[in-house]
Amino acid sequence: MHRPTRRFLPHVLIFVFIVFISMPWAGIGQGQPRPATRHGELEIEVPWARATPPAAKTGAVYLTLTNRGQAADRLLAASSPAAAHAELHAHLNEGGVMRMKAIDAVVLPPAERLSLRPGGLHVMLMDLKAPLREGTPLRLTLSFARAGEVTLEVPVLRNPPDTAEPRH
Ligand SMILES: [Cu+2]
Repeated sequence: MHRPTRRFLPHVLIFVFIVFISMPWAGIGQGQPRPATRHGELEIEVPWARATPPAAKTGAVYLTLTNRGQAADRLLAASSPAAAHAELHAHLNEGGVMRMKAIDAVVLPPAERLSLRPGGLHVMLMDLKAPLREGTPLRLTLSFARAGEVTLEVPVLRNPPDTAEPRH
């Protein structure tokens, strides 16, 4: 692992170049990006849940939120008929160990985009009634302090969608 940076750099540049040239094509092909859901001043994009193993009792939902309003909003809660209850979770580094922790709210400052994504913020589905199966969407209701409630159909996928990382 002690390669000189000089030898490593060209690989990085090639990688950056490949990422760059593939950008306009992201989202084309499998897993068509669905239009964002507009709810009041909020835009909700690319919701997805990860398929779970058969015995799993918990699942995670990810999505991207953009606040197009003038005032901050807060995601306060989530619920789904697929689970006994849902929590808002963050991943925190505690002494070098990543742990999930329930949080009270996700703050959405005006004119900002925030992604709930693997390894970061997520909606945790607790006590799943059945495993989350690829291809069987689940229903998720999100409650916001200002925007109120919105219910989404969330695709269940095995891997993160191409469009999970907004490139704007
Ligand atoms: Cu969690």
